[in-house]
Amino acid sequence: SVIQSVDARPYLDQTLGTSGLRKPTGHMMQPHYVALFIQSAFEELGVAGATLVVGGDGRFFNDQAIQTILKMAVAHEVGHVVVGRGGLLSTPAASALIRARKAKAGIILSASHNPGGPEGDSGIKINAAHGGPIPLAVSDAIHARTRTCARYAIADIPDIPLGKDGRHQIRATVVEVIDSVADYVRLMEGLFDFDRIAGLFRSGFTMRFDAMNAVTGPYATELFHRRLGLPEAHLMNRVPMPDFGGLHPDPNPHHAAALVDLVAGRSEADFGAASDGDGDRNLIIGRGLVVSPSDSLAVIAANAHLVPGYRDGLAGVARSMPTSRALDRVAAALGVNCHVTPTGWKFFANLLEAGLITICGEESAGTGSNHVREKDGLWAVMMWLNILAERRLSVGQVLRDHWQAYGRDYYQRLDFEEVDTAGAEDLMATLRGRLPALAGELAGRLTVTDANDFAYTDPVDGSSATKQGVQIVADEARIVYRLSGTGTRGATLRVYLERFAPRGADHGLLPAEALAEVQEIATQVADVTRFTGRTSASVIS
Ligand code: VG1
Ligand code: CO
Repeated sequence: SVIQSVDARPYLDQTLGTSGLRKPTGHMMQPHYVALFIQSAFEELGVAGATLVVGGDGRFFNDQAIQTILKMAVAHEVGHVVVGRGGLLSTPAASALIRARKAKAGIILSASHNPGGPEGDSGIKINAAHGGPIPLAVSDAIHARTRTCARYAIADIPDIPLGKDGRHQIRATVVEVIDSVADYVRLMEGLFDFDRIAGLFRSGFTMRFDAMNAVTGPYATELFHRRLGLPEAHLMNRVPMPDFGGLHPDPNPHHAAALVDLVAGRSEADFGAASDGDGDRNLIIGRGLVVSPSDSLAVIAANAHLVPGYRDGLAGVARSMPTSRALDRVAAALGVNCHVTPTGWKFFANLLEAGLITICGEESAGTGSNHVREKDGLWAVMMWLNILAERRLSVGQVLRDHWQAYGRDYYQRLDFEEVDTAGAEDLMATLRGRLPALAGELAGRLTVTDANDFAYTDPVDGSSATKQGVQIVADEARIVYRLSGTGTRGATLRVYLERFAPRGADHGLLPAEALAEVQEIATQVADVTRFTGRTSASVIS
């Protein structure tokens, strides 16, 4: 018969991390690997008769994985599957579609900011009906099912053509291929003053946008070029490629070095921006400077009232724990709550859904609002453009004004990538064991006022998450340690450094200068070199 039941051995390593299942591509391509994971997800979600949204960032192997998912959707009698043309959907566009089509869930094929290609990574993110990442309880339940899942159902049918828009009725299922960009651009039109931004470009303001050969190329072409008048030549790497052209699609100063050099270094444009593999992150650059993502979040919140979609003010804001406290200062001035959550968007999704916050973000260059339930790279760029169009100041002036009003939170993140897993876990365990002693201890010249292992209780559903990172607060400085939940090789230790320079203090230092002492203390206190074997970080952002 057309519907086949396939027996296979369960895989025991399908653990979901900060943002879905993420593995080296070769690992993901093992026989039945994707199918068994999807079977577990379908069983947990209950998909018969439901609507699903499917798409991804166009990376190597996505095309095959998407066909597997569609054929399994047919076998599971899913009512309606909405797929982006060519299998492309940015993560925020998928979130918007899930909401617009009242889908039960979304499946996003992406390993986000991780490199792609046969030697790179692959990933599968599962989103809930609210459009955001599934909550912890659901990802735990899916993982539990994968450990015993030994059979899956799939339709033995030819590949479904995804190259052009249209509807395909296959047994009980309609597969609808749609324009990946149109709905998303309409959503942006409802939030921003397009005329005003187009006017900014006409006034001589120049911009470079780097899509990093990933999913935002088609979106950026429609938004910035066709709608707002940016010359096409000012869009860099705008055609999605399965291996991202061999680049690492993480929009930080390290991996977006070409753009940083062009705009911050050689001042060839007033404004530079980039996004990651699946389009949910953003990098903002001005002449001579890179905006720290934590500062960008604070500036966006402080100026949101200038943007039509946020004219009525903010219900509240939120940041992840390692994100700098710059946002807290804006919240205090606005008289709204600033929620502090563990790393990862799933925690914001609940707060957004409950109407407790309007804008939120992370130090890792993720910023977003209640327009979807994911972080949204192009949205952040549009926020900056709309703010600059209103204020007619340079990026640098906006930033300096901000520091003058609120003080500056100098900030840096050090990543020690692909270190020995046992060593990294030992480092965290040792730190946790020393927490009681650390409080009160004099670390170098700073007095520790608080040292804790971050735990969070969700104010909406009461669920809790523990061991979310060790945080040491000392005078105006703060140090955070946690292990990455998105890496696929060994462990990645992240050390987050922060120091506040209040109003009137010197705001003109380089972060590395302002944080030199904090960095020294941070690496000493945790004995980073002994546990990781590294004397310096692989990436500093
Ligand atoms: C990283 C970032 C985190 C982000 C996550 C997913 O997680 O630090 O802020 O939410 O990636 O981003 P971790 O666990 O490696 O620190 V993406 O663009 O993969 O959806
Ligand atoms: Co991403």
